[in-house]
Amino acid sequence: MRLSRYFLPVLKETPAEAQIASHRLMLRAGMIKQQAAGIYSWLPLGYKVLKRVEQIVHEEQIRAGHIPLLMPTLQPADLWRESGRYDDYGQEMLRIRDRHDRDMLYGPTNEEMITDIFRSNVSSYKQLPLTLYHIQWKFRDEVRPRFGVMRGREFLMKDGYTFDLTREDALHAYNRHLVSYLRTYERMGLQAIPMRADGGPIGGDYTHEFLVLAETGESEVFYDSEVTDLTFGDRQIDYDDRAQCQGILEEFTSRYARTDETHDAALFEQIPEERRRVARGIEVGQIFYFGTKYSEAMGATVVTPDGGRVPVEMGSHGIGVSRLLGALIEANHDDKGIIWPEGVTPFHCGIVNLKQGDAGTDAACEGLYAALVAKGLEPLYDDRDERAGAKFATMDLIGLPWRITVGPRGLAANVVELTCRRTGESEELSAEAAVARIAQIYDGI
Ligand code: 5CA
Repeated sequence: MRLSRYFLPVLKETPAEAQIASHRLMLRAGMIKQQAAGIYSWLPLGYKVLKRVEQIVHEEQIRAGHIPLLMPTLQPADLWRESGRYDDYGQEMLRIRDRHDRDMLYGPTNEEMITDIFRSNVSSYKQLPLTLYHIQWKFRDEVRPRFGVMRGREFLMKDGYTFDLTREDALHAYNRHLVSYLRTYERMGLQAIPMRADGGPIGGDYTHEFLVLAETGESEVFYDSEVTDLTFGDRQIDYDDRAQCQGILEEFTSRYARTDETHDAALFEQIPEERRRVARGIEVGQIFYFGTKYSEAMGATVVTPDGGRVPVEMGSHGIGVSRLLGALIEANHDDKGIIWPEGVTPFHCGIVNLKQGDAGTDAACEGLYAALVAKGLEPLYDDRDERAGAKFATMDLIGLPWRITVGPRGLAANVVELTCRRTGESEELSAEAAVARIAQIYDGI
């Protein structure tokens, strides 16, 4: 993409309404625009990262054997009357009446609808196990929407629902989700720590939240510092291997790590003092096992091998897709702007032409651009007639991990400059070597 033809409405001023870095930077980098409290348009740069995050979530869900579908945002109230949640959900639910006076709602979550799809189509244990998920907009009329996409009213969520015959099978589905989530967050360059939590309005007493540590996080968390040493890495996972999934759950959840909802001071004090941590975190996902709460209320039953009938065992598993952008920026920025991890960057690298209009630098930039595209990469070429300082400031603000700078002096010596956004380190090398280096960095990402 050529910046002269792109739509990147960066702001010079720091928006007064933004209290935390990610919100400020998303507005300044022209990623989002607020349309109403907690409701945003996703401008091209923000939309690109959102899609990238969504794609990683999809790939990891499919890898775990989970099946994508798409349910609507609007739901009939009658389904929620069956589960009893139409009244229980309270003011967070946006209620709508259609022209025929039917009660509708903008879905805050989808347990009822997926249970309805299940009961209409599945009746035998032979069709189990089944995990269906979607990535869809949700609406929760939060009392205090704040921090930009971090606590929105309209937000994008991946929500997956598991159906199993037995509690044991459902717990394996739970473990499978925990493992796939660890992989998902790590691919995005984030450490998200599973912590024992509370079921809230979804229900169930077996639940973990995934937290990214950040001073601006809304949740207070208590943990053993050893949990931050754990990494998932590139281990090979067989998602049907129950022992392997259980082993990973135990590895990542056996040390003390809880949100304030389930914090137990006495247990916490058993950790050696130097390892006790009290901090704040951003909840980027939550998994729940709730058994037959919805299937019993809504008559979602299956025939068992011995010919009986039982309500299906269920769980639900969410990732805050749009919130993840806020969390990613909270964890990856400096005073100049965003620093995208390679896994989610909107463009693989920037090209800065220091002397736009000069035949030599223009041709070198065009050549670099074509060579990067030929390698399957997507560069953002700043071809505007702007001062070098302004071009660097824009690149630093929008946070592309790598920048290639092309100027007449370097070209005379047959070199361009390759700069790493995170470390600020630069090196001079030939244009071909710069392209090869970038291609190598992204190989396998
Ligand atoms: N049905 C279940 C899981 S499928 C569910 O709704 N879980 S949840 O309530 O925990 O939401 C899942 C994730 O959505 C949360 O972990 C959080 O990351 C994200 N989320 C929840 N509320 C908001 C909000 N107001 N703004 C942005 N993201 C949110």
